[in-house]
Amino acid sequence: MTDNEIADILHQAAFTMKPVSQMAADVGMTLEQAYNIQSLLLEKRLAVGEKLTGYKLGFTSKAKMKQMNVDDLIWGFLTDAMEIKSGEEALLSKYIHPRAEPEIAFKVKKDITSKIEMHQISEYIEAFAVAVEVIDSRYKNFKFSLEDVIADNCSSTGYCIGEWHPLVDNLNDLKIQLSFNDEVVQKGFSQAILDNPYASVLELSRLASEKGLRLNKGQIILAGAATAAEWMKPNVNVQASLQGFGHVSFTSK
Ligand code: OOG
Ligand code: MG
Repeated sequence: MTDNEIADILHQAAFTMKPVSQMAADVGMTLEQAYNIQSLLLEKRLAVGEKLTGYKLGFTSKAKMKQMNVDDLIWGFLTDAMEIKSGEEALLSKYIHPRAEPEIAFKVKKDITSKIEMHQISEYIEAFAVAVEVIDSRYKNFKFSLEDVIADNCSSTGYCIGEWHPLVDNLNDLKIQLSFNDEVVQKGFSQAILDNPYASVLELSRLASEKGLRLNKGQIILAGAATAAEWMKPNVNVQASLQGFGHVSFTSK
């Protein structure tokens, strides 16, 4: 199978909501090939009119690595079609077997064209917000290898972002929670994300610059979940909260 054939299978799976078998082991997929397949998926989404809105990191917390049995940082792209507006409804019938996870989002203030350092965060990032990410693997039983999940754009499916807050010096030691109908289903601390959520921006700048990609002003970065993900159910108010910085929610239907 060629990279484009694999990308077609994954693209179709997302739109028909029919999960497919893992492919990486069969084709001996390398990490480089997996990211190539991911960029072909982006091309296919742009070709149907979607717009690139930013990037996400995955497996930035031990809770996520452990849950998915994968142990390396990954990144994928986000498009406008994935946005769930705060307070609105998300139709579960659009997904295969969705899970929700609490995250922190950043907004890019100035184009990032090379790897940046911690002291440059306030120059390049203008705001942060609490967010819910909806992930939906295109693979059967939500099971994959590192190469498979990268090729599948890191299970990216939906994101809902709360109110933006101007940067603060320290984003550590903040309780972050996911609730379903006011019942806390996942909880953790912000520093579960790479010991410091801002480190996710540095990592993404490194990975993107290695690929010759730039992060543009106005784009969003999802730092990765601080906790394990939770299976979604219909008719639930799905809410993520970040201590001192409010919450964001939508309703699953
Ligand atoms: C892969 C995506 C991981 C995160 O925040 O760690 C991710 C998956 O778990 O399906 O989004
Ligand atoms: Mg995530």
